[in-house]
Amino acid sequence: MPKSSKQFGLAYLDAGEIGAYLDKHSGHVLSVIGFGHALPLPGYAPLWVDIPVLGGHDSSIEVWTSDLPVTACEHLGISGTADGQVLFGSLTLEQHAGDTLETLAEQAYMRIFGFIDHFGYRNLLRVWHYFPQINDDENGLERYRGFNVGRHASFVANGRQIGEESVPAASALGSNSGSLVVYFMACKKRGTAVENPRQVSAYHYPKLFGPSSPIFVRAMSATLGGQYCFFISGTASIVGYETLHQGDAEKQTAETLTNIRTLLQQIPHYDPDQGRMLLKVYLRHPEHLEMVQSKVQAEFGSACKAVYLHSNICRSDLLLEIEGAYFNDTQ
Ligand code: 3EB
Repeated sequence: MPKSSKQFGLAYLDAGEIGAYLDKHSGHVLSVIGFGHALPLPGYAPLWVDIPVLGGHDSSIEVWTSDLPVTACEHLGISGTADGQVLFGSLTLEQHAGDTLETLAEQAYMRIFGFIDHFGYRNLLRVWHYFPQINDDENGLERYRGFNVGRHASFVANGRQIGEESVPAASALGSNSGSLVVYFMACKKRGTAVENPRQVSAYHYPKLFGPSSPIFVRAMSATLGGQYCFFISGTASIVGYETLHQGDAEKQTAETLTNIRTLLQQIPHYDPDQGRMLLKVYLRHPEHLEMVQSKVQAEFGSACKAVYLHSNICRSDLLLEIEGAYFNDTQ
C-alpha cells in the first residue's frame, strides 16, 4: 500500500472524492464529519453539521485517518473510534424546552470527560463545537457566553486545571439548525499547548466577554503516527483580548492571517514549503469569499487545502474565523 494511505492525517473532500477515499482507507478511518448537504456514505455514520459550504460545492466531508488499525467504541452514549494513540468521539445534544446552552455544554463536557477517562485517553487535544443562534440572547446572556459558563463548570467539576496542561485547541461556530454538535480528539500522551504572544490566552479573557472565559489554547502540537501535527484553533481578528477592525473584512482577514503566522512561527524548524496545510475558513457573509480566498491563497499558496463555510462567529463583531491543521513527516 502507498504510504499516504497509512498516514495519520486529515482530508477535506467533496462528493466526487469521498467514496474512493473511504475505500482506500478502509479500516483506518477515525472520523467522518460532513458540512453542507448530507450525502449517503454506506458503512459510515458521519456527523453532519448544518453549515453551508461556499465556493461551488454542496458538501464538504472532513475525514480523519490513522496509520494504525481503528476500532469502534462506545460509552455514555458517545460513539467513537480509537487506534491506540488517539480517541475520536462525537455527540449531538438536543435542546429541549427549559434547556439552555449552559446546561447543554456542561452535560456535553461531563460526558466527554467520562468517555475519554473510561478509555484511558485522558488528554483532550482538539475539540469542535457547533450550535445554532450562537449570538442570540438566551435568558439575558448570549448563547455563546452561556456555553462558556457550562464548559467552565464541567472542567472544574472534572478536576481539570484551567491552564496549558489540560486545555485543548478548539473551534466554536454557529450552525443553521439542530442542536449542540461536538466532536473531539483525545490522546493518551499529552500534546503541547502553544499560545499566541499577540493575544491574551482565551481562558484569561476579562469578564467583559462573559461570566466565564472560553477554555481553549491557540494551538496544540503532537506527534501522531510519526508525523508532527499542529492543530490551530479558530483564529480571528483579536489582539490582546479585543476585536480589531470592526466592520472591515479585509483588515480582519489580514489580522487573522498575522495571528496564524505568529502561531506557525512557533513550530520548531517551520518551513512553509514542507508539510501539508489544511484550513477551514468560516465567513459570516458569503460576499467576502473572493477577497478572503485571494488573501489565503497569497499567504499559503495553492498547495494549501481550504474549505469555506458560511457560519456565524462567536463574537458578533467578528466577520471571519480560520482554523487549521499542519502535518509534517520530515521533522
Ligand atoms: C477567539 O479568539 C475567537 O470558544 O472554543 C475561537 C476558537 C473562538 C475557539 C471556543 C472561540 C473558541 O476568542 C473565538
